[in-house]
Amino acid sequence: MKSNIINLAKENHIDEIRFIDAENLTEDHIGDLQKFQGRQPLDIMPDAKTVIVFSTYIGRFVTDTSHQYGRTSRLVLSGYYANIVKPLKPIKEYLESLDHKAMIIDGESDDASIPLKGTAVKAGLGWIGKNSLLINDKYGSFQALGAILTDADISETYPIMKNKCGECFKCSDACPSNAIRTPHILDRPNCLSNFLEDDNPETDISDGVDLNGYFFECDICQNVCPWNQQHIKCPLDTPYGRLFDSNKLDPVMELDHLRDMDEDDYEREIAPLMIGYKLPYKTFKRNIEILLRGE
Ligand code: B12
Repeated sequence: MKSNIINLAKENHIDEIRFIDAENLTEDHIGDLQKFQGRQPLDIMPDAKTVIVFSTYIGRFVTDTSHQYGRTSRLVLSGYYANIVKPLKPIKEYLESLDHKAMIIDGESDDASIPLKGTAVKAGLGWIGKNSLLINDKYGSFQALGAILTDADISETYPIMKNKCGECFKCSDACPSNAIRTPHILDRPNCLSNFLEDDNPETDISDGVDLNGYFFECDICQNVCPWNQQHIKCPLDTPYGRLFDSNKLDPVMELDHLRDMDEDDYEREIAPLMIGYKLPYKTFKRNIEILLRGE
C-alpha cells in the first residue's frame, strides 16, 4: 500500500512524503499546546492511525521582482494558497478504495485543521524557523505542506531535525511591520500577509511601511532567510515548478497595469491565481493604492 501511495504522490508532483503516527503532537513539534486545542489529529479523526505528510517545493513560483512590478507570494503563485487538495485527491481515493478513511488536511480551515508545520516537524521534514515557518536544508522554507489523516496503520518514526537558525535574526530584522518580535511566534495582526487579506483590519499596519511590491501575501521574512538564498538565485528544478511560466504572468504584474485594472480585468487575470480563497476586488484595489502610495 505504501509504495502505491508514494508512486501516486510522485505522479502528482509531490516532492516529499512521510507517514507518522496520529498520536498527539507535543511541545517539541508545536510549541505552546494550548494554542492547538481541538486540532490534534485524534481530535479530528478519533480512530486515525497515521498522518501522511506531504511537502511540495514552491521556490520557482516567482514573478519579476523589479521595482515596476507588483508581487504576490510563492504560495499563491503555486496554487496551494488555501488548497493543496488536488494532488492529494488520488491518494485519498486510493485509500478509500481499500475501505480506509482518508481526510485531506490543507490550509483552508485554520481552526479545524491540524497544524501542518508541527506535523512536518514530527515527520522530520524540517525545523520551525524564527519566522515561524518550516525550514530545511534542501528546500529552505519554500515548501507548501499538506496531509492526509487515515485509519490505515502505516506509520514510521523519523529523527527530528535540529534547529539550524542559530543566532540569525534576519527575518525579524527585515519584517517591515515588526511582526516577529518573539522568535518562532508570529504576531498575526502585525503580519503583512494577514493585513493584505483582511477586508476590515482593526489597525492599518501599512502606514509608513515598505511593502516591497507585495499586494497580496508577503514573502519578505523568507526572502532574507539564509536558507532560501540558493533558491532565490537558482530555484530547484522540480516537476511541479516546471509547470510555472513567469513570462506569462509578468505583464499582468506591471504596477501600471495593476493600477488600471477594473473588476473584469481583475476577475480574469488575478482572481484565478487565488485558489481556495479570493481576495475581494475592493481589497485588491485598496492594496494597490497602499502600494502606489509608497512609490
Ligand atoms: C493561519 C495561517 C496563516 C496566518 C497566520 C500565520 C501563523 N504563523 O499563525 C497568516 C495569514 C498570517 C499566514 C501567513 C503565511 N503563511 Co500560513 N498558514 C496558516 C494555517 C492555515 C494555520 C497556521 C496556524 O495554525 N497558526 C496558528 C498558530 C498558533 O500557530 P503557528 O504559527 O503554527 O505557530 C506556532 C509555532 O511557531 C510554535 N512554536 C513557537 N515556538 C516554538 C518553538 C519550537 C521549538 C517549536 C517546535 C515550535 C514553536 O508555536 C506557535 C504558536 O505560538 C497554515 C496551514 C495549517 N493548517 O497548518 C498555513 C501555513 C502555516 N502557512 C504557510 C505559509 C507558506 C504562509 C506564508 C509564507 C504565506 C505568504 N507568503 O504570505 C505566510 C508566512 C507568515 C509567517 N511568517 O508565518 C504554510 C507554511 C509552509 C512552511 N514552509 O512553513 C502553511 C503550512 C500552509 C501550507 N499549506 O503550506 N498563514
